[in-house]
Amino acid sequence: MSGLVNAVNQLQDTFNQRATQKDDMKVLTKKELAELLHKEFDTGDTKQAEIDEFYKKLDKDGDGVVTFKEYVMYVIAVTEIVDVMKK
Ligand SMILES: [Ca+2]
Repeated sequence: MSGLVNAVNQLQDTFNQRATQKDDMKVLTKKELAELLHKEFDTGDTKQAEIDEFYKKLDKDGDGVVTFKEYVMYVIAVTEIVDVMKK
């Protein structure tokens, strides 16, 4: 598999490991997002208010859940920040 395909698979795996099935798609609840952040970024004692605010930013359409698409948009934003920090 190519590097790009591997990267996409990893993104999906990370999301799917935490996401709940709702209707026909998987979504992240606020609690699941907090767990994902804790595991991926070792955010020991993230305050609930910070998680609330972050979740609100991720949930672009405001439907109360974070879809894979919304999650990927976040990953792109983080990638851009990391890229800027490298310069
Ligand atoms: Ca949403």
